[in-house]
Amino acid sequence: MKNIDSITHLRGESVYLDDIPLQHGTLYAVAFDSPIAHGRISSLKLEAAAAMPGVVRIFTAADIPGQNQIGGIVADEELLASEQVHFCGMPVALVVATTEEHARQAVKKIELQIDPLPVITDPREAQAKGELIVPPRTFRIGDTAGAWPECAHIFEGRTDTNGQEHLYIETQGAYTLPAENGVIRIYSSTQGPTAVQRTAARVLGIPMHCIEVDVTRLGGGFGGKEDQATTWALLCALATYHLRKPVKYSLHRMEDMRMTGKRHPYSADFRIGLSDDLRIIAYEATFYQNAGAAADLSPAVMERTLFHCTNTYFIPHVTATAYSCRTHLPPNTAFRGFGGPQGMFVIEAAIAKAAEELGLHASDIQQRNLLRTGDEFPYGQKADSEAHECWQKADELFNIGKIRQDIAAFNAANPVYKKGMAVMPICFGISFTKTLMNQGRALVHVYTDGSIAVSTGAVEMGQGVNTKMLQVASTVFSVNPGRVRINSTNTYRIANTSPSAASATADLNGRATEMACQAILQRMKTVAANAMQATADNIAISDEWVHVNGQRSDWDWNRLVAETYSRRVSLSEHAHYTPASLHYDASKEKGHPFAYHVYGTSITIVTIDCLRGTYGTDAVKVVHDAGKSMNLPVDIGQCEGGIVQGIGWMTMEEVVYDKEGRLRSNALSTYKVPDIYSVPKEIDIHFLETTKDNAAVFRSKAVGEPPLMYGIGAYFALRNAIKAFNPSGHLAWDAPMTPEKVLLGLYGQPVNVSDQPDNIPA
Ligand code: LUZ
Ligand code: MOS
Repeated sequence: MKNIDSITHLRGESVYLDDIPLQHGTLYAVAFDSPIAHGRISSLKLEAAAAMPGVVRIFTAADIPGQNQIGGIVADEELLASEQVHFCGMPVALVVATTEEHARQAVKKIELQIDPLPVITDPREAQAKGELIVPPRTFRIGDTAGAWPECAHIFEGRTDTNGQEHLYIETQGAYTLPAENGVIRIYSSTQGPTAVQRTAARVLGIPMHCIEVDVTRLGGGFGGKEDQATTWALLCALATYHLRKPVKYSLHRMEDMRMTGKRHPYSADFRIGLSDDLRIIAYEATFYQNAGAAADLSPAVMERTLFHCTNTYFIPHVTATAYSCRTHLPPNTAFRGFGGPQGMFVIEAAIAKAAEELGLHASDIQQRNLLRTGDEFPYGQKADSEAHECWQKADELFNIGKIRQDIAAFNAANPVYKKGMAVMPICFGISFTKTLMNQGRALVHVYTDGSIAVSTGAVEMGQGVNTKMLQVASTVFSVNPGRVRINSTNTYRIANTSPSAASATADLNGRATEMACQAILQRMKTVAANAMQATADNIAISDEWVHVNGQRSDWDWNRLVAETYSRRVSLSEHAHYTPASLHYDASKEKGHPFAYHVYGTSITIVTIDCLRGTYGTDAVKVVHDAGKSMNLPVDIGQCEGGIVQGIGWMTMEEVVYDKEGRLRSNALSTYKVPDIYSVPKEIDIHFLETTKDNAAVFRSKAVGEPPLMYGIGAYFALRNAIKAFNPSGHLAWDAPMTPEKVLLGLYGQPVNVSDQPDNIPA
């Protein structure tokens, strides 16, 4: 089935925040944000701005009726800076005017004086100074100290991975409307409607039932709107609260890039020990997470880094410690993979380093250590699948040895172009790591004309979740999909939602939808059974017809609905779903945090131009364990998008802050993302249709985040291509691997390429 949004997307009819028809009298808000990363506010002068044409009012921290606090996990973040600023881009005041242009002009007239305080941008410096968001955590299995003497080979190193701008096509924004009795309706481009509702209640000092949050769809989220859509929604809500007028704020791209957090950069140290026969015996890693100026979701992201620090390998002795380090950057936040990719990069670097030092292929070590059923992760859960399955299937379909031979032959024949390849096996845990967040809810109505409306906690952000919810309802009722409509995500219909995140949205809300539909169906079957002198067990609905003991009756779907209604039997149901057997004990760092794991193996092949340092991805070939896919085109789309986004993170996207904490890569002219010319020439995805451990809806598996981690293979493939040109070149374990770094690797370092023409092959 096609994505149900594809037609309205194509026609430009899909409704995003900016497409909502405006009410008469709508005002426009624009934030004034700090130009300084850290300091004490000595004066804030608003008079000149307030005198500008069209200005209705300017709000500051003093206007907040409830708590000036938006921190979710830790209460450490003000909505509007009161005494100090903690990052460049921190909102200090909000101008509300009759037009957006008037508001933007007035913002320029605000005069802010700040006494600067020291700025930290480096997580290791923050850690050394004791600037931690939460206490460090350590995951342990076995005894690394005791294991080192057993190791035949030990290698150490340092890695760095940079941040990543979410670059959702729709920037952040909100539109708030006053309703009667103090109610405020918030349209927000958010993955977390309840987070917006809860935080609005706290900031405005009113009950949650006074706040209705409604989301039709987002133009992309990628984690950037899991926690950070809240700010704009609350700024608008604050103005609506005071003025009782509709207020809209839709951020410009540069504002969005400057004021919002990104994927967390990490620095890490590793130590890996192997036996003679290449078993990884011991692994130690220390992670320094650059959290930015406030906690946001950083403690949870840090936790997922630890959960994924051994990727898809069984390692008997592991000690992994993570520090969440407070710096003066915008608070970094959720981003597809949520710290997992950062943890996986480090173990892959450790394996690649061992392979380089031992003169082997990394895949020799990778394959030797893949998880087997029953193997224990450092957090106590046991693997219930074979990581070998995807690897072997990939080898069977794509022939890793043959690819390697072809590359060697190409490299021998080509002095200027070099190819490299890397295998990237992945294992990603599915569930929110915070156990209580694993809840989904659905509200299903069957109307008397036989049409069906479904509301769930799931937010459609382009990932196709609404299509999957529609499939669930039409499959359970066995009716034409055209009968089903998926309604907006709304906190008045579905309460206390978890954000659409953690790849778990379709799982949780899909199961809830299935349960709600089943409950209604059961009541309808009872009605039919009573009317037809049968038992409900013998009634089935198939293709819109009621069947009794396998025989088609003369009741079609519409008749069944009408008969049910006329007997005053409910045609509505609200269902709640939570996966069984999840638990985690953070005091021991052991438990069963994930409903299941998603596995996969990718092979990435790249070609570099050794004159220019430029490169392209020839192919990414994947065997991906998606369970029984609910929707192949949607799931392939998720894989392709994830792969390209992962390659972007690993190769070209370079978030640059200067020492003063100012974002230099603050526009799309200076921040490069993959475009159509830089996507792999070939992406070949094969789904491994497993059915064993699929706890999700209709035996499918979550698909949102795991494919991003195939992109990590691009980094290692590029390294291998560089090594083919310059085997002794020194390269830091430092992503992204930009063309500049490729050149440094090709010609030694540091190097001024124009000084070294002799090194360039003819
Ligand atoms: N968000 C969250 C997530 O709050 N908890 C998680 O475990 C998670 N994992 C991935 C993406 N977002
Ligand atoms: Mo997320 S990183 O919002 O699943």
